[in-house]
Amino acid sequence: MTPTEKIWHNGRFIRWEEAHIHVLSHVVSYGTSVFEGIRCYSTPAGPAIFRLPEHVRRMVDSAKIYRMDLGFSIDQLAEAMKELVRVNHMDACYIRPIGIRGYGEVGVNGMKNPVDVYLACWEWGKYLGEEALAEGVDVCVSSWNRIAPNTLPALAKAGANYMNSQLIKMEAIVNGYSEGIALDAAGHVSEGSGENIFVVRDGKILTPPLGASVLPGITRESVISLARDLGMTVVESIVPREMLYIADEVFFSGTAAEITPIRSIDRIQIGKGRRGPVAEELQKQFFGIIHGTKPDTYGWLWPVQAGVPVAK
Ligand code: PPE
Repeated sequence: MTPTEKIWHNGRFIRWEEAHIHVLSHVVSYGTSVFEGIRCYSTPAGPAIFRLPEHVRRMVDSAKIYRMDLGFSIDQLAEAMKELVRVNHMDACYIRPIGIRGYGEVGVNGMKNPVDVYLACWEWGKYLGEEALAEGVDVCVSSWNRIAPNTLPALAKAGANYMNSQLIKMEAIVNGYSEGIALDAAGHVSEGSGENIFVVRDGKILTPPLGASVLPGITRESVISLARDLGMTVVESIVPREMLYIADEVFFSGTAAEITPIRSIDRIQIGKGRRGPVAEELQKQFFGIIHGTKPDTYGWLWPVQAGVPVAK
């Protein structure tokens, strides 16, 4: 990671090197954080943040689930993120807002601990490798399940959830795969360690419903909209594990992963063993919009220049 100049902390900019927390901050022992991952893209009209209001809203939702008050409105946080990109003179970058329970009391109850909000950004390339978007990746079904309902809430993007993601990801890497697909507690397909998943068979696109312990992915929602507007059928449906192996196409969606095709699962070739036509068409639409070469008919891009309000 290449550092940028400034990080935003509770309303003011501090130097990157200054963004420290105390080791006894609540988050360190108990994982009390909510966060986001947002991409800012370089477009012919200048840098623009992808679906900024939706990301900020999800962060506020995540905080609400954990009884945390971030202390800033959606508009304030969205404005601050645009300013963050500007003060760091970034063009394309990845933005990481983080809300934590900080330093004060010790013990599980963190409700008296201050909530600190940080916004950072840096340059982040392709998540699953440069070739992944065109060639597809080799993945496995994880021996770890996704977090079960009513244990850690999956709709919240909370730091603690990523202990589960780490188990999935590390196992996959150690066994020679790029990524792992986790099943939910009932044994149905859930999602990757940091991506939602889509399965195509006979022209119909399936993706696990929110009740299958998935993060309500903003790219997932974008893919669903794009696919439906292209006349494709998309169904949010329980996906049995074995459907993965017999699918014509399987692909991941996510801010970091964007739309990444999967070419094999557990060493079983998926479809023709490379990116399929559905993934390719969706990538074409998605990359066209985010790079500003297709009209942004959905209103997904939020220019970082000053004076363009965020109003959703
Ligand atoms: N599921 C999980 C578990 C997840 O972490 C992400 C994003 C998604 C689905 C896709 O959601 P969305 O980005 O809103 O489309 N994972 C972020 C973190 C990756 C990381 O390694 O850190 C991301 O893609 O930015």
